[in-house]
Amino acid sequence: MTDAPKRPNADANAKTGETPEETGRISRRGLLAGSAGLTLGSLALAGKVRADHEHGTGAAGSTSTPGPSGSLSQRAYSMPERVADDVAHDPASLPSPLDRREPQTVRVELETIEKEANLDGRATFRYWTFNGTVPGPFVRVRVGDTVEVTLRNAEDSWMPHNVDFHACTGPGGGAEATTCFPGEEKSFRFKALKPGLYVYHCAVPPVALHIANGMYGLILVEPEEGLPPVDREFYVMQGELYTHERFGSSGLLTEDYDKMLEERPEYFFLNGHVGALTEHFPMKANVGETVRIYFGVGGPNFVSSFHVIGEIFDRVYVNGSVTSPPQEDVQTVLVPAGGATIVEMDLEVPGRYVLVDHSLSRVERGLAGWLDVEGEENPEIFAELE
Ligand SMILES: [Cu+2]
Repeated sequence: MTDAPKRPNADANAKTGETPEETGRISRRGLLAGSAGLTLGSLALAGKVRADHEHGTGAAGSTSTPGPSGSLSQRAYSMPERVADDVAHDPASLPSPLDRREPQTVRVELETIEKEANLDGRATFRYWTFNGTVPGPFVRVRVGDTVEVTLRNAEDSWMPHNVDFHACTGPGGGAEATTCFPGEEKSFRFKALKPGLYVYHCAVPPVALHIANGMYGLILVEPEEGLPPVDREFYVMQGELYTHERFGSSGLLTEDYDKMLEERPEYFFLNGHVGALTEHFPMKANVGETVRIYFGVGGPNFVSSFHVIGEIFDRVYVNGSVTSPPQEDVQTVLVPAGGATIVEMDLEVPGRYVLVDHSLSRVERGLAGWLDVEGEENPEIFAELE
């Protein structure tokens, strides 16, 4: 793993999570029209979707029945103006593979931050986050490491928070040890006994609400020899959100506890909000490269039938287990709520590949991501015929 290629955007670390550029870049960008409409359509259709949208007249939230020229999803992605802070996590922002062969003590600093941020192009939501992003920072340790976790709950929080690491063996995964009221700070440590990709999340009751509002992330416990080198790694998590207002509404939306109990979310998305992995942070790679996606489901309730349109997973570390041999040649992988998987794709053909949950109604509620692959056409593998 010492010769693992350096990834251009692999600049975050587990302690701070984000880069200054991330916030600056995203703040200058608004969601454009027709994200979900574009994702599944052909490129030729894209212009039409946008044009239809821009001439659309329907008010968001007024109906849940998409019309022929102005579907709810198009309307929901319509407003280009940025109206608040942003929680989207850049999928290319994660720590590089570890190059050490000895265990050590790793400090992980988490701050729980509640903030109003973009939910899509026209609505905002008061998210609860780890370190200001959804998902929280990607934590990367090695098997045998001692992980010292410090959790601080920001002064201006309204709620208590904590963290439960699924990679931890011990009561609550650390939840009781880290429960902090606003302004408090607590620490615990655990030994990373088992390699694999694990979810962490807030576990303050009602746990489902804390997770839905954004409090989840992934921790990778690398095996002793690390994972095989790849050209690029990405960090993607799926979540759903329960708002009182219907999908596509405008303004500051409010959480809906009853809908959460009934498991009737209004929104599904990747990395924090609608459009986060399409307009804001499309993943980029080149023909000839191998990419790896660390994919987790925060949920809290819905499993994901994770699929990349136009690609086949060459290798899948099922359930995030890196001590079992990966499955090969898989179309769709089922990822449980509170679970994770690692997929790898060798890229042979240029174009736009769309990450989805193949429960495809969720695309219409905001869930999609783009993997844009550049390079030489490869007509032996794929070609349009006259
Ligand atoms: Cu919480």
